[in-house]
Amino acid sequence: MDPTILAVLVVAGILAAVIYFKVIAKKPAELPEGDKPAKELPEGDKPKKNELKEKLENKRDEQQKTEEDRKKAAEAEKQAKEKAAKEQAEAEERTARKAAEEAQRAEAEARKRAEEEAQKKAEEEARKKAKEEQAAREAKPSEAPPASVELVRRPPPVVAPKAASERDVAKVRRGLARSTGEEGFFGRLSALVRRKELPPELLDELQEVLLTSDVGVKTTEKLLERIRTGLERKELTDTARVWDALRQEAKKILGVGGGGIVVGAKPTVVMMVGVNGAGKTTTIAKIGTQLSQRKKSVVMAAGDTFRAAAVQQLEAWGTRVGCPVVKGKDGADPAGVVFDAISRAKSEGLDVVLCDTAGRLQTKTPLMDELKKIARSAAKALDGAPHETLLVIDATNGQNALAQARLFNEALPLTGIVLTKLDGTAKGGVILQICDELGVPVRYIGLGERSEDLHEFDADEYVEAVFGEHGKEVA
Ligand SMILES: Nc1nc2c(ncn2[C@@H]2O[C@H](COP(=O)(O)OP(=O)(O)OP(=O)(O)O)[C@@H](O)[C@H]2O)c(=O)[nH]1
Ligand SMILES: [Mg+2]
Repeated sequence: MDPTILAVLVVAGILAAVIYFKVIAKKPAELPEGDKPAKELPEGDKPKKNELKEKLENKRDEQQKTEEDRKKAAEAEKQAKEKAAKEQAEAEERTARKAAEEAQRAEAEARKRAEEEAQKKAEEEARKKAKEEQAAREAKPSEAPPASVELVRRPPPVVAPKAASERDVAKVRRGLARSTGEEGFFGRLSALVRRKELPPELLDELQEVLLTSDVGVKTTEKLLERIRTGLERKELTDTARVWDALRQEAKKILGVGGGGIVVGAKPTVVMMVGVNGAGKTTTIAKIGTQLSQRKKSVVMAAGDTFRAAAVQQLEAWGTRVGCPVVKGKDGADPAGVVFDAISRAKSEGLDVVLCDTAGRLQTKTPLMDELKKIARSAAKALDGAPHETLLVIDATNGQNALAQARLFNEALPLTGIVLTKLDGTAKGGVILQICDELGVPVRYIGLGERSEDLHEFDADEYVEAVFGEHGKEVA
């Protein structure tokens, strides 16, 4: 054989052997430690294997635990985030709500302020208008009344005193609680004479109480003089005697008349006059209620035509009492309204016409002339009318009450006085002064705002109410 071919064959054989060992007969690749199949260990190596297994399990547990912890932490973080977001949302909502509430409050306050200002403005305008109206009324002299109609000054109607059973002493006493209380006029009088021994200066003390309770200087002096002369010197220390003397003198002074309106003529026309706010309209409503209860038919004349509210006030009362109200246009002549009301009463056969008039100061001549004109108009509508002209006086006006009474009495033939708001004064002595100095009888007393709080005046009932209880204590 050719040596070259031999050499080639040898090399090829070597190459084939190398390839066999390197590629075909290659040992399996070294596996990573973890993937290596567990070698069967010799018996002595077994505990070592268990230890390893345990370690592996521990490690796996650890890994599992770490994973769980991680998950838990992630969950907790998620929850915390959600909570924080919720809290923030809530806080934002709260802030928004608060802001809305504040805005609402501010709006309400602004509205209230605006309303108050508007009301203030309206009141100022009303006051201004009233002043202008008053000035206009004062400037405009009332038309001269027709010469043919004269205002007749008649004596007040004589009213029989109430029978004892009809008297409502307890009611009157309750209404006069302020005057009969410790600080009141009659309470103080009673305290003076209730002492065991009356001091020599008793009359001075009595004088002080009388003067500070609106009895007035003249009437006080008259009262004390009568007591001084009526009682023996030694009787002045006798409480019962002094109390009795006071009681008798009061009865004498108050006994100039009394009782409610006398429904005689058909219709009987009653005119209510007085200063602003004395209680004219309320008294008309109260008398109207009482007459309706006695089945008398009544019509009211809204003679206060200067205030729209006055007409509405009377209309409201008319509805409540259930009697018609005759009114004129705004600013109408009150004399005309009264004339119309009387004409209506005549044509419908009604029993009583109650005429309201605007409040006026007794010192304003044109306004007092206007009252005379109303009275004349009534006389023109019905012969003899007005049958009653009642002056309404607020008892809380004190000394001014007498001044009012005097001037109204000079301007008009008054037939009586309605003394209102006696429940609102602790003084109450003005009633003695009015009866004593004016000689005009008190016909009604007002002891409250309800219709049943208007009492037909009865001197005996009144004296019993204020002196009776104390008299019994002393006796
Ligand atoms: N406590 C008490 N209040 C009374 C009495 N009489 C009237 N009043 C109150 O006095 C206020 C005035 O009463 P009015 O009847 O409006 O008086 P007026 O005289 O008509 O007033 P003008 O029309 O403004 O002149 C009202 O609030 C009445 O309720 C009374 O006897 N006792
Ligand atoms: Mg009125």
